Amino acid sequence: MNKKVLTAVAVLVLIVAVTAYLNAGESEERARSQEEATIFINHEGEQVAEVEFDNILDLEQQEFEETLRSSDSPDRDNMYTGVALKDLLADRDISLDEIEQVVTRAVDGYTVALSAEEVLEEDNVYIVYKVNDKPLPPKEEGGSGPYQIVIRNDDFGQRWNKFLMELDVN
Ligand SMILES: Nc1nc2c(c(=O)[nH]1)N[C@H]1C(S)=C(S)[C@@H](COP(=O)(O)O)O[C@H]1N2
Ligand SMILES: [Mo]
Repeated sequence: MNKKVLTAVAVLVLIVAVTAYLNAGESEERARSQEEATIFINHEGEQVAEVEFDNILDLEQQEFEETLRSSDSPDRDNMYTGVALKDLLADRDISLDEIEQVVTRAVDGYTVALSAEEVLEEDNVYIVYKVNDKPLPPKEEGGSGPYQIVIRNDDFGQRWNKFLMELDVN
């Protein structure tokens, strides 16, 4: 092999190794999010906090009724249990006055951006972990959990991010 070919092969091997390394990190986060109910908070590309289920339970617990409107099943009135997203951010000293948006990302890659204004609204954006008093099963068990975003001011559920894994504040 000549030098050019060797260099090309070396570059490819490096790219594959780096990609594998990055994917391993991602899949570890996905597993922890689904199995241990961990939420990762990032700011400017850096992870700034990990939230465990105990931390969620330390916040003020909220219960409310909301109608779930889905494209493929009839409307259902559900009772949700969870915490306000703004309470979690305040608990981690993240000021919604200093950021523009909160991007929510799920284990399946589904990504929903929320403006700081809508997160600040009273009784609007929640992280829920129970529906009708039952924990939300993870994705592989056919559930929408362990956490799901509920946006009460959105009449339809498109932006209600299921299997929540990450919050990017920026
Ligand atoms: N993580 C995640 N959340 C999601 C989706 C998704 O594909 N992944 N689909 C959205 C859409 S389009 C709808 S209508 C609602 C309800 O979807 P379902 O009826 O498939 O549960 O979830 C929303 N949240
Ligand atoms: Mo949908």
